[in-house]
Amino acid sequence: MRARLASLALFAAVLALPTGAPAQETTLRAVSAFVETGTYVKRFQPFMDKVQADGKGGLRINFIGGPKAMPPFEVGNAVKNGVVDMALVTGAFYTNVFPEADAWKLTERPMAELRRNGGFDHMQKLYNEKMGAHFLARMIDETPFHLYLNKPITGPDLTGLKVRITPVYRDFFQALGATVIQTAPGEVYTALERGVVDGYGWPIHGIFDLGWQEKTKYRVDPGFYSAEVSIIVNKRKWDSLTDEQRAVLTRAGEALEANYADVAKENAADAEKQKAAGIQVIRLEGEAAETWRKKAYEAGWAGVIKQSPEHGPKLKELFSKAP
Ligand code: 173
Repeated sequence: MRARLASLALFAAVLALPTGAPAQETTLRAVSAFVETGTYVKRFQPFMDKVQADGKGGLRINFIGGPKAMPPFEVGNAVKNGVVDMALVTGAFYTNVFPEADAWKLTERPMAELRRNGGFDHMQKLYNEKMGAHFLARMIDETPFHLYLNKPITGPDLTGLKVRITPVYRDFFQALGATVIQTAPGEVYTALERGVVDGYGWPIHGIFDLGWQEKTKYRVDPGFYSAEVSIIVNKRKWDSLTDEQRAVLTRAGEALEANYADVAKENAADAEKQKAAGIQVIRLEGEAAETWRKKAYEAGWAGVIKQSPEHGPKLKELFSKAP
């Protein structure tokens, strides 16, 4: 009798388990192409927290680390091959596996609009097919890149200057006559210190993450393009998740993609901080500013279309400002 009662109690206890209890926990292994202590991982943290909270024990992100754990230019390949499940990274770092990713920098419409006009869906299909990846959310947008220098310029001419680049800036700076040298962010400080480069490309925010303000004299205005840092997921892993798990990630991604106001505030604060650090602004005006901007987009799109004659023109049509 007592055994019967005990088993009944156990039966009742099992019934009382919350019905939504996950059968097992899924852990996503994630890396960042940007430094662990910097502005991007700081913005990624609330995303991970939200996934953890909303996933109710069924979904966890195991953050492995940043460039110390994996070199930035290898992150795309690692997502493609499933060596990691998720990455915080920018398209310029994985043009080796998916050249079209670099076109995000050329968007002149907000992501919300691209998600309506077919531009996002077009890219998502390419991510799926060409990279075996699912594009979850764009964390950074509407943030200009700038050229930072230690030698002054007087117009849109970089002849004689050695400039650190990634694929983001290659076509533009070369079109203006610069000698370009590609490095990961982790090598910029030393390159500046040793005079291997006279300057570098980087967004308006984040130069303090690796101490570059100590080695930077000028910032050239205006900025150009729209910096992109996003969360991408290995597609096989994505497909293996439950609908509920995918919904948790999608919602957390949407929250992150909607954070413009925060990013704009941080950009303004960083520009102030640059001023306080003694970085002088070289402001191109009038026709010089117009040439600067025009060359940036012309050279940028020419580069994307050269890399991808098949998809570049369509991306240009969908990403560019409405005529
Ligand atoms: O390393 C870079 O300059 C770069 O390509 C990049 C892209 C997006 C955000 C920050 C840096």
